[in-house]
Amino acid sequence: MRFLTAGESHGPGLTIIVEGMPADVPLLAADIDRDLARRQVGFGRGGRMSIETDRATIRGGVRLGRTMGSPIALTLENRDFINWQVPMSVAPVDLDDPEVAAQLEAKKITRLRPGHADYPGAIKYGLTDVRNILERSSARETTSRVAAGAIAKQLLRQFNIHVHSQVVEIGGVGGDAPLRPELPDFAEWKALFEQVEQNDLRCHPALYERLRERIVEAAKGSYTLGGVVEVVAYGDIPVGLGSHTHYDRRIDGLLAGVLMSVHTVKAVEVGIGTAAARTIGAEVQDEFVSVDGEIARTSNHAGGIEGGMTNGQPVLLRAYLKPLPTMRKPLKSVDLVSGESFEAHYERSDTCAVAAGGVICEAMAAIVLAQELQRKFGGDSLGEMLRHAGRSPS
Ligand code: EPS
Repeated sequence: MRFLTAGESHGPGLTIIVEGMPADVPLLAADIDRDLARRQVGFGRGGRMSIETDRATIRGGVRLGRTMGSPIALTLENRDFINWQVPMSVAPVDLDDPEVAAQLEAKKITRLRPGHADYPGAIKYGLTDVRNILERSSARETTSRVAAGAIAKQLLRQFNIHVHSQVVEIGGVGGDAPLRPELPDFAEWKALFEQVEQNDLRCHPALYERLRERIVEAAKGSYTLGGVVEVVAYGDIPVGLGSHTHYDRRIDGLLAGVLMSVHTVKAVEVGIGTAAARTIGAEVQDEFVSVDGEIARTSNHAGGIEGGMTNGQPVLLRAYLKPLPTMRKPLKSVDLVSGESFEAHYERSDTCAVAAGGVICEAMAAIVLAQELQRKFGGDSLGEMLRHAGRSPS
């Protein structure tokens, strides 16, 4: 499967096409809406989230609750568009009308926000107004990714593969907490993620108060915060998704690439990640042991990936998100047109969007896992894929 997205942050809406899903996978709009709602939760989000209630409309590729094998088309409305009909009009507007001209002028941005796409985007497209760059670089686009990821998850679920996430750190707080046993079994993972879903930071309950306090402090100080999310794929992870045979087939590279493409993500770890570079080989590799004649492991430092392939253990990834670059207390900047020093533009934004970041990273990881599952077990229909994987339809 592959997917394409279109749509601006304050334009009429978002459009998503997912091509290459096998036929016969159960899919309801509610399966997509569930993840869209999870992405909208998050203590520290700004006013926009109370305007939007993201819901997908399926416009093609699904019949009687099952995929047809044809491209799946989705649309999502931007409810905020009602407030942006003139500045984000698709059709040309009458610039001689002073009211219209004033509305366009009000939404013009020339004071570059450090850390945003503003500067390189404006230079790249030769613009004197950053609006067109902001509109598409906005993390609103991640709504579309979550919708596509929810479809990928529906395929994975048929193989008892589950992808979930938890926030493990915000603004430097929480990194010291042990948030799970060394080798959780299926029931322990499931219980952990059920707990995570109970709070609006999508974190282990033991962390909740500390993380929340950190965000309250940041909001008071008018600054923004980043953090760390852990993404886990668990269940019946097949051995051998990805490949050792070529650089662009290695699944760790594919997963890291898609997580790095998520807004504000600045680093990705697989398994124990950077810690592996600071210790000795014997501490890093996961030894094999024989349990009742079966090959087993006593640790999962590798995060379920060896030699660019899944090894059957849960896949463990961490993404590190920087603080959002739109700040109420602006940094020093320069006006794109006049070249004069100013404070950067402030447009309504969030104090912390790490909880949403986890749901987005989950979606991206699910897409790669679904693609690799298809590469390994291929098939035009779910039944054919299940047969290739030696599984019987549930
Ligand atoms: C965003 C700024 C805010 C966020 C937005 C991403 O939007 P606005 O400028 O309309 O207040 O709320 O996120 C979403 C709309 C969303 O659905 O996540 C930005 O600058 O990236």
